[in-house]
Amino acid sequence: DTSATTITITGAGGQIGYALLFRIAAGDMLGADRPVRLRLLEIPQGLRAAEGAALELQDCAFPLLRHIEITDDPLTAFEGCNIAMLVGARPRGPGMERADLLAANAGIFGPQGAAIGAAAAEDIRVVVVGNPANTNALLAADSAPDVPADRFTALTRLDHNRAVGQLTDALDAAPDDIDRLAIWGNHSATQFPDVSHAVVRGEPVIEALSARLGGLAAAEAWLDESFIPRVAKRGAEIIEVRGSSSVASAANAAIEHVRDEQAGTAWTSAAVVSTGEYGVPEGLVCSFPVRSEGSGYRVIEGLAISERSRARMDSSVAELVAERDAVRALGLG
Ligand code: NAX
Repeated sequence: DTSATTITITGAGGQIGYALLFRIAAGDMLGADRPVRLRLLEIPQGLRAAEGAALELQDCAFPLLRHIEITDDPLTAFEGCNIAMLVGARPRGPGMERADLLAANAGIFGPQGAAIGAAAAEDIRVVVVGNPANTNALLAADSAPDVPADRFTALTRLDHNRAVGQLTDALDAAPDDIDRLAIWGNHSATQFPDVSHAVVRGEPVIEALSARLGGLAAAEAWLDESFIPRVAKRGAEIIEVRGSSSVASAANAAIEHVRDEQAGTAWTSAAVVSTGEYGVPEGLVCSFPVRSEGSGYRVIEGLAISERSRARMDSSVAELVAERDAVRALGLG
């Protein structure tokens, strides 16, 4: 079926993979009119789990699902691929230094980027979910020099959605009431969830918070002491409460990231390759407020940045620079 979209999911035998596959095959990502062909890439130890998921997919008899192929060979996995979702990554093991983690993942995302460059379709778009997602995306993009850099993105939509969730709670609003939130920087605890441009039912969020909390000082204190750290450390909170990392919410965010990139959106957050916007060094994969007209995410430019915001953005960008320099020091990236 040549009209089907080929979607490659790496780490498809893992937890997020299991949460992603069924929703993609059901049409939640590309819509009810776009048949999909799935390619599942795993390492040898993960192949059986991916095969099991494929058996269950068959048992769903999804009308949109045309074909499933499972492989441990990146070139086979990315052959003719239109959308790549890079979920599989090397987790931080006990006693593992940050440099070891970056090196182990460079050994995954470098070759996968190269395979994408060699085998994927002309219209390939890539989202990296596996951590450290921003730097993994940078490595993949650097390894595919013939693919336009703007095709490579990393997921910060989960952070964005977490921020929306915190605001709906604080403002007694519905998710759709909130617009123009931004996640800046790295998908890590240094990220900056920014409400300075955000509105709730058209009213600036900062004004709505001030009205509810009894003044601007109280609103800023809530943002600094509750909202920002809670969003930035939500992953750790989920692990503590649930006993396992975020899975369904991460898969949901990945689906929304691809859906909105393809269908268009006026405003969301995603990590994209910087071309120098807001002073972020060129080439870093940094989260920004973005929009899409269906042909990829573009940074929303021209927003006024306060000094307080600038300091928070700078510290997360400094972490991205340090990650990039660490992989460069290893001779990678
Ligand atoms: P799992 O450990 O359940 O699954 C990972 C899978 O990847 C395993 O089946 C493993 O065999 C496979 N894998 C490892 N190396 C591979 C390679 N070279 N090629 C193909 N497959 C490979 O982890 P899961 O809970 O699914 O999380 C996956 C990744 O998402 C992790 O790196 C995690 O840190 C990251 N996350 C990113 C988030 C984001 O917002 N960007 C949020 C959720 C999540 O923490």
